[in-house]
Amino acid sequence: MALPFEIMGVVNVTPDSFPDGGEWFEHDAAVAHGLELAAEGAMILDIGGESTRPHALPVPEEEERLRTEPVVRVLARSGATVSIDTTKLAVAEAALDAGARYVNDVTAFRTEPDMAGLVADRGARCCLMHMLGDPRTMQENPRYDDVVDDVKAFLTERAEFAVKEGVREDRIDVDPGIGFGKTLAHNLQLLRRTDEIVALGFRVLIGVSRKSFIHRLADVPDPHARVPGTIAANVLALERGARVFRVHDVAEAHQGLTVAAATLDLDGARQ
Ligand code: HH2
Repeated sequence: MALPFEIMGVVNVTPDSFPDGGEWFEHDAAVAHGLELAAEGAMILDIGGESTRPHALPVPEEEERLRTEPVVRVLARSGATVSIDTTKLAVAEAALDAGARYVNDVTAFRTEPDMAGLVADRGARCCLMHMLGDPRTMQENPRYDDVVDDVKAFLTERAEFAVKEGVREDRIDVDPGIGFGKTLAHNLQLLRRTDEIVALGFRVLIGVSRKSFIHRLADVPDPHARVPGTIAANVLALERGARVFRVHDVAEAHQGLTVAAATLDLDGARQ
């Protein structure tokens, strides 16, 4: 039976990602990890070749393509939907050529506006994420009038742009961008008021996995130990209407969300 949510498993093919930099940098390790996440219940595998952590250094286009394209090619044959986590048109195009069917652009087509037309032409799905500034500057004193209203206005504008470029509305997911230019209070507001973002009419994707706000709240310095906090935030976002969850620890998230979905009696949940 189809579940009422989708899990996006993170496959970072980078030497420096937060919080799993280097673990899956080799091609074979990245492929094996992706297959494991699919077996654990990830319906989407999000392949990234450039870290977006605060102060991360940019990766040249060709290097990012060489990291990601071969991994996408193999994992696309596994049956999971493969997503490319990139802000670069050429990297997205190579991934789509290699079998990806989802583009996760944390700049919501602002870095390369032609990304929207590419997604439209290929009939791919996409995620439009909110970020204040860019990864180098985003955590420098972020300010909003009302963080939820500002994020909603941004996502509405970016979705309108994507639709104007030909992307079908039902192929757009929106994401408030937890940790991208947000204080702890901003992150908590966005999670608490996820229902207001859901009311925009798009599927909402939430990316809280192992993020530092969990450490700030519960004093967990080791990112690998932040799984309980990740599941708690995801379950509450599910209850408020989010339906796609980007996580590193797929088996644990799958268990938590399955129990939560059944308890909430969401359509498609196991009884
Ligand atoms: N978070 C990260 C990267 N990509 N994409 C979306 N749509 N939403 C997110 O919240 C999101 C994202 C950061 O996490 P991670 O991939 O683990 O780290 P890094 O960017 O350093 O690779």
